[in-house]
Amino acid sequence: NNAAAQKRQAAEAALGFVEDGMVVGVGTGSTVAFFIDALAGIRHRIRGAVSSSERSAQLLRERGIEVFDLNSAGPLPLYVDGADECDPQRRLIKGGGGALTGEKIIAEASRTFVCIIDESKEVDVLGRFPLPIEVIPMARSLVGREIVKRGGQPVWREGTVTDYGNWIIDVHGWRITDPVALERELNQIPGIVTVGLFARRPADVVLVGNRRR
Ligand code: DER
Repeated sequence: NNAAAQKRQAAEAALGFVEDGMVVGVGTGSTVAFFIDALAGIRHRIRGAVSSSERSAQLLRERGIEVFDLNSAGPLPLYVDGADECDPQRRLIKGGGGALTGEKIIAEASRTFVCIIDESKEVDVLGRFPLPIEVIPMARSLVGREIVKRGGQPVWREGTVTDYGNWIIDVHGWRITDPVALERELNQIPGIVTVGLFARRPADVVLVGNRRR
């Protein structure tokens, strides 16, 4: 069945991980929008949510779900978010929606990361989807040169400013066979805020439509 149906199925299946009284970590994107709709249906059972982006915070508030900031919520039991690509080891490319920094922070603060996708996101090797990298604006060209040195083609996502006032470079042409090593290497480059690779800390559960990966 089509992508939207699979996104909705995965989003509704993710409700199974929500327990009474939880403060739930919520990601960003069109699949998560289905999850926020599903969460609204059981909003009396949860205490609230911590959002990975202003966009999702708005959707949550519109549905009567209290939004807490991460510092006051502390460690979270559950994070639900989408992905742009997912490999067989549940490592992800994220950032298509531009919220990768908030997403990576809240994923790190959460015990269980449940990733909700449609089957079009499943790949054997990460990298067909251009890798998003959040950069400090003044470092855009420096980071671009470092990417070219490593065989990538950097494309500035011109016009996009993140929730933190930064810019995004999308890297084309990498076939990422060792995402943990690449994530670690890119994180060393001054000016890079967040790399859209969730590999050092992959998803714990991947829901693809109505099946568990
Ligand atoms: O930007 C992100 O990381 C989003 O989670 C994105 O990867 C998934 O977006 P989608 O659910 O709209 O496909």
